[in-house]
Amino acid sequence: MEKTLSIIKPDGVRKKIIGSILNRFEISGFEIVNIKLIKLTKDEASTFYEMHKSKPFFENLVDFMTSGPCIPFVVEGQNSIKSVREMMGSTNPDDAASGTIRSDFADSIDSNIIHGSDSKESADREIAFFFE
Ligand code: IDP
Ligand code: MG
Repeated sequence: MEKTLSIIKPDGVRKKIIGSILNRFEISGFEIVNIKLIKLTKDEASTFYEMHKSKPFFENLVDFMTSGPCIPFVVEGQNSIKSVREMMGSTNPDDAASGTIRSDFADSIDSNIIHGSDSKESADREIAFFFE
């Protein structure tokens, strides 16, 4: 069984779709094995997204991720890292396949509802970041 870290971003909490998003994981057969609601500080959001520090969107991303509470949660199941990325859809919701979370709920590339770890290394680091 593989674990991955997902986050309902502040736009998802504001839109009151926490339940709708978590339900997709549950009906897809995944276990939610840890979860909390947290408002990140700028320092925390900057550390979480440190791999994007040099990108032009970094400051905007940190502002967005600290704009309200978010819901980090740990998803467990077979192939969860890849499966969760597929359930999320492409980073830009305009490119996301229909039926994915970003296609159905996200407004734009910088307000795209959900995060999911992109590799085993990221998953280990991100689970530890929020839950250890
Ligand atoms: P991912 O969330 O699909 O893994 P990443 O490339 O890791 O995408 O980027 C992290 C987050 O940064 C994205 O989810 C999105 O919110 C934001 N982001 C990425 N690329 C852009 C961009 O070109 N413009 C604005 N925001 C972006
Ligand atoms: Mg990413």
